[in-house]
Amino acid sequence: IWNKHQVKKFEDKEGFEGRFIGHVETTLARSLYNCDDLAAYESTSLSVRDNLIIDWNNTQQRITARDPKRVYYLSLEFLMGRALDNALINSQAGSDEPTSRPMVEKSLDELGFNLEDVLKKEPDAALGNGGLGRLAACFIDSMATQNIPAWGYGLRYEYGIFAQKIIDGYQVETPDYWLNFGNPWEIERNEIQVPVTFYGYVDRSDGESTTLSPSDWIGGERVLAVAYDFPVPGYKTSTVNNLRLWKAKPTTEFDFAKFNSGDYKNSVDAQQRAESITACLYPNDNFNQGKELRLKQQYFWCAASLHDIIRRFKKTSRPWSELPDQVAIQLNDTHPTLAVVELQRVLVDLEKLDWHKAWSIVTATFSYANHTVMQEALEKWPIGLFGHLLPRHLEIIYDINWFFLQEVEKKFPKDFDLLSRVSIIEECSPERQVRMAYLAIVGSHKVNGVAELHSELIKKTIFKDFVKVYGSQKFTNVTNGITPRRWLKQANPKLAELIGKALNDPKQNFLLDMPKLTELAKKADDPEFQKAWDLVKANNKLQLADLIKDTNNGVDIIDREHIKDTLFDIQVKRIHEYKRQQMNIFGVIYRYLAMKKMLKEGSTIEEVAKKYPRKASIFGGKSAPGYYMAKLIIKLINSVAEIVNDDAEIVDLLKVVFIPDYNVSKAEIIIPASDLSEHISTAGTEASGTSNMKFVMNGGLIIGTVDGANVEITREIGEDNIFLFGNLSEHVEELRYNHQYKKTELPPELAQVLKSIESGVFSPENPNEFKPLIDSIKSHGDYYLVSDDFESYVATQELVDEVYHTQKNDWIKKSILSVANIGFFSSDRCIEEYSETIWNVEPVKPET
Ligand code: 26M
Repeated sequence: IWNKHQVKKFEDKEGFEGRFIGHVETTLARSLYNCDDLAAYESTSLSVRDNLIIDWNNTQQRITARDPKRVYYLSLEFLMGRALDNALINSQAGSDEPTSRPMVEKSLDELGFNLEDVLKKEPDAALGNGGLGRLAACFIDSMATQNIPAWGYGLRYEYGIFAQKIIDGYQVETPDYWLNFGNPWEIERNEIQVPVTFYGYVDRSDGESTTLSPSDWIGGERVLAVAYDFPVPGYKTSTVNNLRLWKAKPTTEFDFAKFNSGDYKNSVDAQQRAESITACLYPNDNFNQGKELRLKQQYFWCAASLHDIIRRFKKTSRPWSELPDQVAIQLNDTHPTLAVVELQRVLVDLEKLDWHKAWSIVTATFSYANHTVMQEALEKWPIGLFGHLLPRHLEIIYDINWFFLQEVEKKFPKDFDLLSRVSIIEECSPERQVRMAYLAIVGSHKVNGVAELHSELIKKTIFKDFVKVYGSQKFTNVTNGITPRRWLKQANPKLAELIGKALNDPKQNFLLDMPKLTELAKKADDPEFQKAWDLVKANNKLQLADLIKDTNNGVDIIDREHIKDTLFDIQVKRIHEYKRQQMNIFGVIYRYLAMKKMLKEGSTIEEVAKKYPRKASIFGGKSAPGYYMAKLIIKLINSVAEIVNDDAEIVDLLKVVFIPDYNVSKAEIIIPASDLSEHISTAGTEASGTSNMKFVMNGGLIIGTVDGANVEITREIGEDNIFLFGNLSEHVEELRYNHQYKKTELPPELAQVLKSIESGVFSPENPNEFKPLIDSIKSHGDYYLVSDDFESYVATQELVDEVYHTQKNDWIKKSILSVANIGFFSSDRCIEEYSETIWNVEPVKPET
């Protein structure tokens, strides 16, 4: 009977329409007469999801049958953005179509809907802060595309990263309740509930057990982890992988006892405590706050995920020693490091393995990726807080540390300094702390950085002593990448089409093999091709002008008549002092003052335009809610925008825009519209950056420092095609020293800018408003070296203007050559590197 009723995928227009109407009428209980765009979005999603689930089932069955080694990607953040357009592009319904998207578009049109409008109804799944979360999203796309048996594990936050409003120039955070209308992409697995324990104590009343032998942890609080699954479709393959996110819910037994005894208040409290675990994403990017609830989130997620992984492993009845042959667990930064300790606990306490046998299994299973060298971002937990929440885990950490330090002592006898430097426990006042990065290193067989410069830097700075202890083979590099499906095809369909034509690849197979783009170089000088290339860019700029208009109460800021000769200069990323949005806006102020000065000294507007041609300086990004300086930078940008945009004297030569609520779906509009983007972090601070790759893949040029992946981008696309400036990372230490101990002069360009800010040009009602920004440079040591890089920044910007406005063909040529050589930065290449050098896993291809 089962076979007779096999559920089939829809494969053509008829099939889709049947599904669509079925979902409207039965799942949503509506009719075509009251089906609005939102309902059309839901029905389309449910229909496409049906297909994905069939492929998902087949993928999972295939993997169970072949039983290969699997990858588990543990990330506290998955910044997925929207799912529908991506699913339409990736899934292959409609046999002869390159994708099912055109077919669905046509169907919807006939049903009276516009696909673009329908797509916009989907809220972003914004379960991440920035780079690290989006990297996880790109990686699971590439793993599915390459048929790697891989699952992602994370948390199903009810509230993603806050929505940003700008009120009177200030950032205001509002909650992002993304599940308001339900979520057609998630499959609630109520049958998969994992109990997770917190608090309590370790029972040694038997008088025999030591911390190294099986121990009894008597937990104090128990919650349940419920699984929610999200299908992850690969491109041009029927592989559909899984992203499993956990939601916390209260156990029933627990409440019921209290409830029955009349203790209503406490029973409700416990309920709310449980639900609060997965309520919110912490909105910090590169900053560790050390809050108990955050540690609770981490353990909840690690315990549930490991339990799930182990359950699956146990079904194969293999001996524990084979776990590392079957399972690779990747730690996305230190956030999941508790999984290392939890696996050791399961093996020793529950499975009764010998400590050392267990530990060699653990370290062969895990690998750790580092994403930052900044001290304030490194996770450390006070042992008081830690031991209260996870008493048994703290014991295990002490024992891990004990054996590790013995090993160190054996290699470097009597080097007590070294021992204290590498200890997983930091001795510091007022309290000792667990250093999570050190625990992750000791618990893994490989540690990687995310760009060459960064991977070298961690070996020389924060992890130097560990290179001494383990040798350098344990430390490696995997340069980040991005998925070209979302960041080229989905964000910039017209460019993908043009490239497909140029490569004689109308079905766009290059999206699976990005190094093929090198063939584009042949067209770089072709005037016809240049014209087509430029037209795509101009159209993308018009679309961004629409978005800017929408977010500016319907008032146009960008002059559409001059779209082609207005240089769109964009910096969109989290607001952070190290990323130096302040330097960018200072540069804008410098330009504005220079233009005003020319006019004052009698130049005509034409003469001004010659020196300072049309430019739109566009910003976007969120500040962590508690990050005062970052919020002040946002306010400064908005204050400058207000003055500059309203200044009739400079006509429309300079515009400043802050786009509120930068997120993945806005990035898909913003990035394809850039002529120039800014990646100008203080050298040595940005681990990689990934938007730099996205901008170049969309034909934008870069102004940037010699930092993160900018270095390798330069190597790939050629130094003629990127505008680099500024001091190198090897000089940062000395420059900082000079600021602290020697008298350093401000460069005149910067002095002038700071003076105008101080005089209240941009805050007439409160001239002191931006004083902290100025003081950080003038009085507090200019930690991010704005004053050291400002002159070369301004000079490089002038070079940019010259090339863009007087050698436009050369500019377009640079743009084409850049895209031709950006193939290396496909996340497909990253996943291959991880698979071969760290995970030791192979693809499981579907039968065709
Ligand atoms: C830590 C503690 C408590 C709460 C939150 C955090 C936390 C959250 C996110 C810390 C760091 C977080 O993300 C850091 C991040 O996004 N790093 C970026 O990773 C990218 C991918 O590798 C790199 O390209 C960027 O250079 C790097 O800044």
